[in-house]
Amino acid sequence: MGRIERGCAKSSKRYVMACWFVLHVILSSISMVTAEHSVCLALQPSPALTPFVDKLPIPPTINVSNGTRLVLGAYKITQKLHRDLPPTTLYAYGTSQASASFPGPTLMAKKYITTSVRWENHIIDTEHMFTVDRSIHWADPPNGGVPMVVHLHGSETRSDSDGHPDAWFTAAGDVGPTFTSQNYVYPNDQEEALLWYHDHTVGMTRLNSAAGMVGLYFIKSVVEEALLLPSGPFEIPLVIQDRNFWANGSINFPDTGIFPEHPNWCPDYYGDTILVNGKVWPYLEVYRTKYRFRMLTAGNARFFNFSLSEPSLSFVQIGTDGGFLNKPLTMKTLLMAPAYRTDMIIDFSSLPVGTKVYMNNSAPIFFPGTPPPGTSIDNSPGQRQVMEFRVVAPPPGYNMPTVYVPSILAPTPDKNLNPYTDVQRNLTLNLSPPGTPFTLLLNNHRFMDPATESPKLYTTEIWSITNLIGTTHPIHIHLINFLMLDMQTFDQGRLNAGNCSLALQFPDPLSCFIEPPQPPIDAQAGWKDTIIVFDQKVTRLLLRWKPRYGVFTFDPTTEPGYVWHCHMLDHEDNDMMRPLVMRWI
Ligand SMILES: *[C@@H]1O[C@H](CO)[C@@H](O)[C@H](O)[C@H]1NC(C)=O
Ligand SMILES: *[C@@H]1O[C@H](CO)[C@@H](O)[C@H](O)[C@H]1NC(C)=O
Ligand SMILES: *[C@@H]1O[C@H](CO)[C@@H](O)[C@H](O)[C@H]1NC(C)=O
Ligand SMILES: *[C@@H]1O[C@H](CO)[C@@H](O)[C@H](O)[C@H]1NC(C)=O
Ligand SMILES: *[C@@H]1O[C@H](CO)[C@@H](O)[C@H](O)[C@H]1NC(C)=O
Ligand SMILES: *[C@@H]1O[C@H](CO)[C@@H](O)[C@H](O)[C@H]1NC(C)=O
Ligand SMILES: *[C@@H]1O[C@H](CO)[C@@H](O)[C@H](O)[C@H]1NC(C)=O
Ligand SMILES: [Cu+2]
Repeated sequence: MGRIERGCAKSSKRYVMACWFVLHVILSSISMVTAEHSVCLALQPSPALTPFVDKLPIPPTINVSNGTRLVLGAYKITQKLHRDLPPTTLYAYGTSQASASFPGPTLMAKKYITTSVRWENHIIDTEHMFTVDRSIHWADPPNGGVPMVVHLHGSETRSDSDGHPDAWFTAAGDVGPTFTSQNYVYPNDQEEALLWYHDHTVGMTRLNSAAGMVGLYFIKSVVEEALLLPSGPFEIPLVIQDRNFWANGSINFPDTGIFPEHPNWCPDYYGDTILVNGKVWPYLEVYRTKYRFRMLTAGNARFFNFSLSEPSLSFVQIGTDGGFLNKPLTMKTLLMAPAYRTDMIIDFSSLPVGTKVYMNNSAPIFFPGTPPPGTSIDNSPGQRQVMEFRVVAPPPGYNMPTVYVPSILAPTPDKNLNPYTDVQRNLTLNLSPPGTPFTLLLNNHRFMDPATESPKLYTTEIWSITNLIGTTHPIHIHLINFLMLDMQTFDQGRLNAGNCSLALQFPDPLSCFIEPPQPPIDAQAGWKDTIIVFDQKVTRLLLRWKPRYGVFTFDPTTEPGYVWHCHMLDHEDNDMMRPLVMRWI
């Protein structure tokens, strides 16, 4: 009881009920969980797997900077994800059935050189490998099959190349209502950064992503080259995800939900193993020098709080979702939410050959709260370990690069407000009203409700996002990068009782705020496209509806428009997503 209160009671009554329901299902299903059914939040543990026995794979790369059109498809493949695990069936991207991989090929693009990709769907399964929930709003192709549509996360592109959730298509030729073309264009007229591509199909993103539909996309530039950061074998991508497995190697994804009205939808998918670049708990051999890690956390719902087991080492963060920070940030722990990217240096030069360093994770599931008791992976140690670094000697005569991390990397982001064009939007994260099917909502609206966020191009807006749900959510906005201004804790009990107002500022006794606005924590600094909106806080964002420099080289006001949404994929799939329609005037 005490633990349920900590995990759920802060939130609305309805969420508490949901938590009780979780508990009820877990308790009543303990004897029922068999190989046949996989119950949400009560998954059978994965088979025992020895950590750190597989070498960290590096996904294949494709150089797209010569501007030729690339054809990339989604295929059904099998791949070994751990030495002791039979091959896993996946849906994965590649240029052919034989070369498709999980993660998909890393695309290397160059700033100002357009990338053209034709996306194809070669998944001919009549049913998805995971159980589709037909009670939520989903693609529902008339001829069955596995719909897909690809979003290049972080890309500034025309909306008909943005992977609109309703622009899906199947191998059989069915298409969604906003589909226009499989040929996508990415202008790359934006700052150098790590982007990533993944599925965005309405009501199925959580399933397609968990099945393997994810890949990296770098925009490189001459500015970046001039910084002389670690490169080549010293610049390493890390795609970090969690999964549960059956003994036969298949991914264990719940088919049984916890809300009667959504029989197959699970509000949060968490796995008890951590994969990096498609291997469970891999190791990486490193020399005694600096490495640049390009990290992406791409689980469905899991937050990570990384640390290094060697106390003398630090993470030196040099970039975020939107590219370089102004200055490097040195930290001992690194918080990353779903879809976060961190550009990060670790310097191994002080460690003797033979040292083993572990990268661990301390974030609990249901971050930052406590999961309902009995949640199967609540205490599983596997989710606390990520990978191992082994310090090894280079071959004789190896010419080790000497690298200095510049103390200034990029201009300081301009947080000045323009008094003439500022538009203030008050938005909430909330649950559907009692008596209606359980959904998570943005500003009390569902995905299919008409657009309410319809910003004018080249203006500045401030979004104050008030989180009333009782849990923390990463919010992603398409088309632009934004900056976080501050966040401020309020007293939800008093607010719900109508005893205070969010319109009054701290320290007014009738204000619901219990502190002055707080500056962003390190994890929220710099240019972002996804931001953690903590429970019981108002998070304020500064959005300029324009590229960081200059003007858009395409028209962002054309159909079908963009979206903004929660990046916990299970939430996004159940209506925690809204249209974002740009306008000229
Ligand atoms: C693997 O095992 C699970 C659980 O028993 C089962 O549902 C699934 O169909 C199996 N997959 C394959 C490919 O045999
Ligand atoms: C462009 O790059 C692709 C992928 O590396 C390659 O297949 C193609 O031949 C190249 N085209 C030209 C004109 O260099
Ligand atoms: C990628 O292709 C471009 C154009 O063909 C070439 O200039 C560049 O060197 C290539 N980059 C790599 C890393 O191979
Ligand atoms: C991350 O972990 C560190 C050390 O365990 C802890 O001090 C810090 O509060 C955690 N960060 C968050 C955001 O939970
Ligand atoms: C980090 O992970 C390693 C390997 O699993 C483990 O031995 C170590 O105890 C962990 N450290 C912490 C602080 O959790
Ligand atoms: C709200 O105010 C009423 C009347 O003063 C008081 O009885 C109640 O305890 C307050 N509730 C909260 C949650 O502050
Ligand atoms: C947004 O909320 C604040 C605080 O409640 C209020 O002062 C402001 O007028 C609101 N703005 C809009 C546009 O609703
Ligand atoms: Cu969410």
